[in-house]
Amino acid sequence: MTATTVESSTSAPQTLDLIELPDGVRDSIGRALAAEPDPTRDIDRAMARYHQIFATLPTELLQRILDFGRHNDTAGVGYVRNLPTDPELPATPADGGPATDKKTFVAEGVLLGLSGLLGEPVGFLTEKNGQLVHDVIPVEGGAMTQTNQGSTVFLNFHNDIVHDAIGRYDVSNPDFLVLSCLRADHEGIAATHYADARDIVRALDSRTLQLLRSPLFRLNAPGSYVRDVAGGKEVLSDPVAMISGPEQFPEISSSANGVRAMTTAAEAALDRLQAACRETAHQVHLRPGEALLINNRKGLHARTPFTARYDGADRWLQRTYVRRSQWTIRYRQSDGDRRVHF
Ligand SMILES: O=C(O)CCC(=O)C(=O)O
Ligand SMILES: [Fe+2]
Repeated sequence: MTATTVESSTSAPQTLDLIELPDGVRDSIGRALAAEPDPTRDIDRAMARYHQIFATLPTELLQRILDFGRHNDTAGVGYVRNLPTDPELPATPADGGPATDKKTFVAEGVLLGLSGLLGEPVGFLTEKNGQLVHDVIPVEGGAMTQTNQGSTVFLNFHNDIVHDAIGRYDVSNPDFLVLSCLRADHEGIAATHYADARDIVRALDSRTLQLLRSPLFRLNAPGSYVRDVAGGKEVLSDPVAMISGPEQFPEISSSANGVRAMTTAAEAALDRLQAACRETAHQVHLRPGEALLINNRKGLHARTPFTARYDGADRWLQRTYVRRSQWTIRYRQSDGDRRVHF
């Protein structure tokens, strides 16, 4: 073992950054957001208004969210609590959304306001039709799938990747995800997990780590891409490493929808990786008025199984994909919408 490996293996585990709004701030932000129109009508203006509204957060909390987005050494997951909610909520859309009968846009304001503190929300045409606000809702036909429509299966540790003709799915993908809860599942058991690559690396032996840092893996494209574009056939990336970058700041990427290891040793390393994720992960049961800020490069996330009833009261999250810069993904820019990429 090198000296740096010893040092990193004795460092403290990464924390989950807990950010709790005071009641008065929750209420005043909630009143301001309830007066805002549907953000999709003029998204750039809406983002400007949300900036103004979220700028009224207490400075210490505002800085913690900004630090989460801008620094390499901060936590990979932030848990924001006591956020405002819509005064009334329509039924959870059975088709996976979006809802057409939502009267106020407080949830959208919370989601986009938090996103704007981390970067810019972006869309991909192959993920939720390029929408900026994604609904994450169990859908009957997708219950068993490794996608955000799933419910009865454990959604494996993954980061959100996007299919890309360059052969790499971990380049033009989002830097951050924001997941905001509108409705919990019936039993309240669905947990979102987050395993930080810095903790994962500490939990692994050096041989496994060496394998995971080698280009011995091909990621399958996201389930939505395989389903909607590729007619159900796998679409594998070029061979990549699962873990890359300096020891102090590792980046990790994995597909929920299947990773093909190119050797049997690499296959065994993948199993150890999933085990290390389970051992080290933070766990959150999201409730209405709560959001997770997820760094999509510093760690992997997962979701535990739950039972969907498709009765209009199922679990309902909203999600954004956030980039700190759109410049490096300008080769995917679609005509007509400056935030949407093919
Ligand atoms: O449902 C969850 O808690 C997480 C789902 C997920 O992985 C995602 O929306 O990217
Ligand atoms: Fe995900």
